Amino acid sequence: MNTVTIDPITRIEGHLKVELEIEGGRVQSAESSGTLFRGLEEMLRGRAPRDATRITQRTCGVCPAAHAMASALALDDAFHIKNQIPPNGRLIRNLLLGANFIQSHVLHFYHLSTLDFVDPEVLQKQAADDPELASIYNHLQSSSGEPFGPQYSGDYRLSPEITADLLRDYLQGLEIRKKAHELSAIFGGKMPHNMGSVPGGTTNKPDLDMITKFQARLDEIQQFITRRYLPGTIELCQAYSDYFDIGQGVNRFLEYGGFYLQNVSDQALSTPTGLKGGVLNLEKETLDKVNLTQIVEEVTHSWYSDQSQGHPEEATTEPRSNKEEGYSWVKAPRYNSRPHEVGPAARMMINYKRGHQTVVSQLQDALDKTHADLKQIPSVCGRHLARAVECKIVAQLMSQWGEQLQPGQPSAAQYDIPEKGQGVGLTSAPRGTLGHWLQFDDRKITNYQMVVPTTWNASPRDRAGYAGPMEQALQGTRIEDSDNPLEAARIVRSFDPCMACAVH
Ligand code: NFE
Ligand code: MG
Repeated sequence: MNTVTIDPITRIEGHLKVELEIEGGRVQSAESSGTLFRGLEEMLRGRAPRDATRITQRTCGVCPAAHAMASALALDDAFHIKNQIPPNGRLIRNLLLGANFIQSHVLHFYHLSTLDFVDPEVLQKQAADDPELASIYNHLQSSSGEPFGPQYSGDYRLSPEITADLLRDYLQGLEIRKKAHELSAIFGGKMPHNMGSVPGGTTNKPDLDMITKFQARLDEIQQFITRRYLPGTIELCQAYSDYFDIGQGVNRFLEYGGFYLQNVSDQALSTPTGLKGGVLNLEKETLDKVNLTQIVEEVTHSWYSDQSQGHPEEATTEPRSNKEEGYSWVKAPRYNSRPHEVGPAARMMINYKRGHQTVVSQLQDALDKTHADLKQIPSVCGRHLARAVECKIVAQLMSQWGEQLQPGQPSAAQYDIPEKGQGVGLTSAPRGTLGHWLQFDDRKITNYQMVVPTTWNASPRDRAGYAGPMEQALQGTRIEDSDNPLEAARIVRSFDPCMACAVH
């Protein structure tokens, strides 16, 4: 048995260590550890409830709008105003979240993942005739190779032309992310950590100038997604088609649904959303409604006290760094006592199975072009493909929502803050599905629990010994060279882990 430790895994967000036990060239078992403690949930205790929307966004610079959305929804619920949000407020929240999806997905593909598949040597050969490629080449020459290296390398199969295209789009992707940030700034003041999302709706009324600026930028972004990002992902998946069978995982998938199409009147789970939710079991071929009572966070192998375990309405977050069985600061969320994968792969499969027409047509088209099957979506290539398809669909939906804005009309409801209350906010986030649960008394937060996408995906083992989704995706993988475990790095990156979010 040979132990391979990758610590840290680079080109992801945050601090992640992965330990692989390899025998006969295959991963026998894997452990993923979140090596950073943060304690944001504890910091919220004793604060005014509305601080949650400002503070929880600091969980992450990559997906702050998702935390803004979840906390605002939880406060709407707790303040009994969830059916009073003006249409502008609901739409602008969706636009802020959508802009965050776009910047995050483009970031993940070009700036974090593509470098696993493109040969930097191509730069040297092509830089002479291409100023864009020359700029990357010169940068690499004047640094110690960052952000391309040091990295596991090899198994480069893309033609020099496709490689050069992806590297040009690496630069173009930075411009597109800037434009997506500008979308957030139009309605939320800034990115990251917008000031737009508040309980009751959003802070500013849309006017024609804002809407025009928004649609102009979104148009440019949509062209990039349609002409570059999705086709580039398809080309990559065609060249690496064996990666549709590598990194499979748990076969169970969860998504609450997100981008509300009307106000949350009764409960979030039954309100129509732009992307639908569900619980999918690919093995048993079942697709069920989400039942929130089935969510429990376990801490058997996480560095937390026993009180930190349970349903998010009851659990707390108390660090116990000396716990012997512990190997991660990430809790282990379980649905129905089993690990579930969350993310664009889960979301696109669930929406496909639920007959979301745009998802069915766009995802099927991408699958046809890559000669892959829906069942292969939980894989390295499948996750990249699902993310790119989702990015295109979210941008299309945003364009429709932008047209529905009513210039000059209010975007926030009036309300009084009750003495005490509790609420839950559920949303889609770029990396999966996100829930915030809060309770407050005497207008001070008494408990705040976030169950976060990467907490699901990068979770350690649970009480019953079931490994987390990313751990299971690594198990059984053939590693050609244990000194250069690039297969493992590709699997981990396909989940787009954000460890700052996971440990929060
Ligand atoms: Ni820090 Fe996040 C997303 C949330 S992931 S990126 O997407 O919520 O765990
Ligand atoms: Mg939590």
